[in-house]
Order: sequence, then structure tokens, then C-alpha cells
Amino acid sequence: MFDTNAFLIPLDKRRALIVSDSEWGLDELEGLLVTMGGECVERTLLTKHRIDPKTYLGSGKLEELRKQMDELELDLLLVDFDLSPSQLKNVEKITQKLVLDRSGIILEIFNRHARSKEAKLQVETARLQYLMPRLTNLWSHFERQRGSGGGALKGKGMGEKQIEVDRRLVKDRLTHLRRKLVEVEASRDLHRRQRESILKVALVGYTNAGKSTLLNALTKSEVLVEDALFATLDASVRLLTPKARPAVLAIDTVGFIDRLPHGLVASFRSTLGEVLEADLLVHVLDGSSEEVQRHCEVTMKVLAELGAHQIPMLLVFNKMDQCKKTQMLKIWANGLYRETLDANEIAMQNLNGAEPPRFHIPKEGAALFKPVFLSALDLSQVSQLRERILSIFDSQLEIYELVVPFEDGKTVSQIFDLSRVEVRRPLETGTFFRIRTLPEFAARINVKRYQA
Ligand SMILES: Nc1nc2c(ncn2[C@@H]2O[C@H](COP(=O)(O)OP(=O)(O)OP(=O)(O)O)[C@@H](O)[C@H]2O)c(=O)[nH]1
Ligand SMILES: [Mg+2]
Repeated sequence: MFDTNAFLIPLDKRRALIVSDSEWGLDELEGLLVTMGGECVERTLLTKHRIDPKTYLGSGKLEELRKQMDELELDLLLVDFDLSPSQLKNVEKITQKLVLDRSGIILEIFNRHARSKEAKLQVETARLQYLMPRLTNLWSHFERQRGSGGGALKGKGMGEKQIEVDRRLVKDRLTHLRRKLVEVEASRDLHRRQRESILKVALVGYTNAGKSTLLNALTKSEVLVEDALFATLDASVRLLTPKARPAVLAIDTVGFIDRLPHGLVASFRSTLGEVLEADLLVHVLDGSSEEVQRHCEVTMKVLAELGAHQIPMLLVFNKMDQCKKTQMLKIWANGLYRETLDANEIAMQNLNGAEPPRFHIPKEGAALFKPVFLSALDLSQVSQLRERILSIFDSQLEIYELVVPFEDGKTVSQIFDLSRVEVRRPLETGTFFRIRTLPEFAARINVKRYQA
């Protein structure tokens, strides 16, 4: 029996040195490590450095890091870039420490947080693909994990034999996982089709922006909220509450992060397929973060990669209760929404000498609505957001009038499901309805038959 747990990289209580070439990179990596129960003891900010093809950082720099780690008794080197399998091997050789790169730690977190069957299958696939070429290198850690210290295979050269076995096991497991995924995807497509006749709003955004908190507030439900990176890995789907007419589904999605590992993007493409089905994207941003502009750019980029950039979008700046630069943020966000900001307008806003907004987000084609600023913890603000979402949908609804014969109960129930009834009055020939709905829903109800 294959046990993937034997291939977990133990991070609990690790004492780490973190290396990045940006402050935000260090912060983000530290956040990832803390989420996994490790501790960042030392941070190294790289200033100008040349990428060494063999070790990425160069052997001199690595020697220096090793000494520093020995002195501080650190056992994990966490680097904010992706190392090839051979680079990883060389870095471990020089430092004599457990080394993890950006993709490596993100994969460990995804692995720990996957809940649904599908997410588990996707993450395990991505992880094993990542580990496969690195097995030789990480083998000693796994061996310790198994607590066998070699066991029956003890002896010189036995490690290599075990690695051979492991590699074959991993390969078989991957084949098995792929087969399972196809099955799960088929059953999800079925559910998805059943939801076709409902308006959908997907909450998307950088990890930890507050998507799940907002979903809970909008739908009065209890999806897991955590001050952790990647708390959500499954698309949770809930009806807006109180129920809207026509009904609106809100979908919570996995958070994005800068430089998401390749394997993960590929394996989450199907989960994120939910995003592509949405009629509206609510792009949630942590308005209190210094990094809000970069978060916004990353999310826009991933959405474009997924092919979701054509879906209308409403930007929601969350955590305004904690925001220290509200005015700057509003100027920047409103500038985005209108694409350009008049120079006079900037001058009129009292910027106190601060730089005007620099970032520009491409938004090819899709409508971008006037942004909303709120705190997901403030229920009256959330209910205003709900109204806003409904009013955006309302603008796409059309009015139809029809008389449904009394005996056609099926159409009457479809009308209540798929539209908002504004007038309902019994006539001699049947019931008169004035309804508001999407043209495609009207076609599905087949209103033409009974049009007044
Ligand atoms: N102060 C404040 N905290 C908030 C607000 N909204 C969310 N949070 C907190 O932010 C943290 C992350 O919230 P989540 O809702 O889990 O974020 P998420 O976007 O779903 O995160 P992932 O699922 O990890 O991508 C939690 O600790 C929330 O309590 C807000 O408006 N104000
Ligand atoms: Mg979440």
C-alpha cells in the first residue's frame, strides 16, 4: 500500500533562515512557514546577485549561509525562488540542511489544507510530480520520516535501491490519481450543469484577502475562515441569503499567490473552472495591505491565464477597518475603474506630497464596475454589497409579460425559480405574470408560448 505521508516534508517546529530578493517575498515566505508551524529565525534580503546555474545563489554565498545557520542552530533553508532538482541537490550538499523552495512550501500547504476528494487528488498529483525528480535528494528526510533508518535495506547502496522502489511506487500512484480525477471531474460537471440556470458570482482574489469571510457574511454560512494562507482549497458554493430572485449563487475559490507552482495551476484549472462559469467576478482585495497593488496585478494575471478576463468584475477592497491609507487607496482604485485619472483631479485630491498612483491593470474588454470599500466584519456594509451585486444583475434582466394557463403548474414553478415576479394576477384564461429575468432564462421557461 502506497502511503503518500511517507513523502511529507516535515516542517513543524523547524527553525528556518529565509532568503528572498524582496521584503514582501520575505514576508510572504514567513507567512507560509508560520502557517506550516515553522519559525523564521533569520531573514536574508539579497541585494544584487548573479544567478549561478549550478546553485542559484553561488557557492560562496551558500557557505556563508551555512555558517550562519550553524551558529543559530537552524535546520531549514527556505528560498523564495524555484530551484531545479539539480540545483536543490547542490544547495543541500553545500549547506547540509533541509532546503525548500517556493513551490515546495506552497505544495506542502496545499497538501495540508485540501479537504474535498477532488482537491486532495489534485494536490497529491501536483506534489508527487514535483517530488519525483527530487526523490534522490529528499530521500534521507523521508527515510527519517518513516522512522526506519534503512531497516531491511540497511547497508551501502541500499538507499539507491529504495529510491528505485519509491520512484516506481510514485509513478503507479500518479497513474491511479489521474484516473480518479477523471471520474471526479465527470461527476462535478454534472453538478455544474444542474446549476446552469442560476446566476453566479465568484469571489476571487489573493490568498488571505477575506473571500471566505465575505462569502459567509453574504450567505450566512460557515465556510472555514483562518488567518492562514490558503485556508480554502475547494470551491464552496452557497445561495445569497436572503434569497434573491432570480436566485444568485456565490462561489468561494482558492486564493492566488505570486508565482503559483506550475503543477498547481494546471491541477486547479478544473476547480477554477467554477470561475469561468461565473456571471460576475467579485475581486476581493485586502485594502489594508501595503501590497494591495501587487496582489491585484497577480490576481488579474492568473485570471487572464485562466481565460476569465472577459467576465465583468467588481473590485471589493476589504479590511477597510484596518486600512491606514484610505484616501490613497480610493484614488488609485477609482483611477483603475475609470482607466485614466485626470492630472487636475490628482492635484485636487490632497495627496500631501505623496506619489500619485503608478500601477495600471489591463482589463481587456470586460466591464469593471465602480469599486466598493468595506469591511467584511461589518454586516451592514456587506448587505450593501449584496444590494450592489443584485443591482448589477438587475441591469441585465428584462421584463416579460405572459398569461400561463391554470393547468400548467410546471411553468409557474419555473417562473418562480428563474425570475422575479413583479405582478401576478388571475385572469379568465390563466394567471397573468410580469416578470424580470435574463433573456436566456426566459428562453428556458419558453415564455414565448404564453406571451401576453
Ligand atoms: N480586520 C479585518 N479582518 C478581516 C476582514 N475580512 C477578513 N478578515 C480576516 O482575514 C483573515 C483571512 O480571511 P479569509 O476569509 O480566510 O480569507 P480568504 O481570502 O478566504 O483566504 P484563503 O482561503 O486563504 O485564500 C481572517 O483572519 C479573517 O478574520 C475584515 O474586513 N477586517
Ligand atoms: Mg478562503
